[in-house]
Amino acid sequence: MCRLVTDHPDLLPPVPLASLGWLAFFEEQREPHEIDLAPMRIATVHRSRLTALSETGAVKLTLPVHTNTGDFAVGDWVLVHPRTHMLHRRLNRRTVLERRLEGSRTLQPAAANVDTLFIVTSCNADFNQARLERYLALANQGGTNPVILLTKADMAADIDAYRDQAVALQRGLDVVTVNPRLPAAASTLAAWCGVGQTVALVGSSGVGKSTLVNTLAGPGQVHPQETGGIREHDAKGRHTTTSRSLHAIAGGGWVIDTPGMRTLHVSDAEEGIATLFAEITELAPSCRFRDCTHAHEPGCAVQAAVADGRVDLERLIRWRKLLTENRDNTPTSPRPRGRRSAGG
Ligand SMILES: Nc1nc2c(ncn2[C@@H]2O[C@H](COP(=O)(O)OP(=O)(O)OP(=O)(O)O)[C@@H](O)[C@H]2O)c(=O)[nH]1
Ligand SMILES: [Mg+2]
Ligand SMILES: [Zn+2]
Repeated sequence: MCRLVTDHPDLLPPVPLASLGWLAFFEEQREPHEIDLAPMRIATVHRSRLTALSETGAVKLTLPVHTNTGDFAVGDWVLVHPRTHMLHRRLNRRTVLERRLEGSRTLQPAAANVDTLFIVTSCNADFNQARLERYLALANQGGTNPVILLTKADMAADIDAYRDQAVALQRGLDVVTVNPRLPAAASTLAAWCGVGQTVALVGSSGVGKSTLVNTLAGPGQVHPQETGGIREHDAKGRHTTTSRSLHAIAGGGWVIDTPGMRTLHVSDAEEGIATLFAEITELAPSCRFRDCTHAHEPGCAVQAAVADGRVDLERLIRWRKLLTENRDNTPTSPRPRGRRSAGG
């Protein structure tokens, strides 16, 4: 795992920082006294160990005492002493995928500085609109661009039905059918995988995330990600991947593989949910009451839209459920007034 860059024949060191995803956004955070420190990108996060990619290859970081590796995410940019490999500090994130583990007071970063979130679902029993909406809320909230990848279309009878349901999940959403086992997947997804671009893969176990990582990495990959079969009767995977990792994509870009999630509890995602259900939230200002819950109030623009078919009733039900869950899971701490303050 510590040989990611040098494993890759196209990426023999030195690798320009820009092709690792370095941007002016990060450069601007460097203080004058930090100019001799080397920017590196976190490739793997373990309980007591961090590995990173630098211009000259993969590095095992030396951690100051009291470092909590849980504060770091795959994809993070850090400043490192070039000779000792001692970690200096993490730079602010441009985007972050984070979630609150059940009962926890703090948000856990899962991946950082991701440009595009590939939300992977199979065209089988795995496909579930409510779950896909959870991933979309997560992506929206974290500032990453979501794309739905439909896999196992080769084993499905009616792909169009899956595609139509996926397209309806969010306005302007890109939905791509892809077979992760075929090399053509790389060219199908090339638009999101350019030099310096970072994509992350999320979705249930067994949908083909690691298979896709291996295809995107290409034949030059020395240590392919392990992949596993699924159970016949319910299409569930075997949780083959157990940790997150950053991999080079042949011809440019970076891909973060993640373990399949059993459940995704949504929290701290009010704005992400509002973007996801834009067709509902944008009607709210037309309701008679400013704090309309769109459930029973007279003069409700959302109910009117449901009645004449502009808004899908199932969507309204799922929106309300997700919003309630989000509130229940989000601790009420005093937050700055303004855009992020809780509203009707
Ligand atoms: N027929 C078919 N098989 C596929 C497709 N995509 C993936 N598979 C197979 O599905 C199985 C599971 O793939 P993995 O890549 O291990 O799935 P994963 O999403 O990484 O799963 P976890 O690591 O458990 O989260 C493998 O046997 C793949 O070969 C597809 O589009 N069509
Ligand atoms: Mg996997
Ligand atoms: Zn209303």
